[in-house]
Amino acid sequence: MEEPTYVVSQVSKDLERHKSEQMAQKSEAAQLLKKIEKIQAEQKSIKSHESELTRYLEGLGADLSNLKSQSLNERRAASDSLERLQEEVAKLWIELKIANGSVCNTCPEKWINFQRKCYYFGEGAQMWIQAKYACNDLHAQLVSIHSPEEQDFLSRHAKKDSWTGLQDLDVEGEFIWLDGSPVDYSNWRPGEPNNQDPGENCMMMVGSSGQWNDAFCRSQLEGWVCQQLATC
Ligand code: MMA
Ligand code: CA
Repeated sequence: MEEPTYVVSQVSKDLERHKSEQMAQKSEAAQLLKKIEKIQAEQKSIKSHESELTRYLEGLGADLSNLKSQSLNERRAASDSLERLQEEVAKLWIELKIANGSVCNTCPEKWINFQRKCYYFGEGAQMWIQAKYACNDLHAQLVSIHSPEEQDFLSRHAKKDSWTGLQDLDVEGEFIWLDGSPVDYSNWRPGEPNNQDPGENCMMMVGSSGQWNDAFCRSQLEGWVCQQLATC
């Protein structure tokens, strides 16, 4: 049997130990609680950062898709206008070739090609009306003139005084071309047209220079010039 004093001291020692263990546990628990609180605070701040980041990312995504659709639209518009420009260039190229006479430049025998027309330089005394019918017989018309280049070509080829398609038979002073083309060029000799007595309503090119003079339609001239479109 043990001594009672010994037993008491043993129990008190145990109690002591138990107490100190309890205290240690308490402080550990308190520390743990603090850690948990800290972690919770960190979690909260992470969450708030997260939502900020999410918003930021969403904003970036929207910007990106805006930019994408904008650049897509711009690309489409650019390729549209490129296509239109290419068509325009192709058209102009063809027009230029036609104007040059490098596409449609085929003429019948005895006719001379210049740019897009064929010309026939008729010779033999004719009044204007006869020259007009002579051209019609050749499936052509009395010539119309629309540029210095065309005039220069005609001046070089027409050696005689020659009838042309310009006349003011309908209304005195209002000259029009027989083929209905606009009067967009002229080469009158100074002082012409003067509608000299008994009235001059038909234009002739003067053989030596190619300059224009209104002449009496029933005069007989030695030359007349017909035109028709060249074929392709
Ligand atoms: C001629 C005749 C006219 C012309 C004059 C210019 C004399 O008449 O060709 O049409 O206007 O010459 O002097
Ligand atoms: Ca005249």
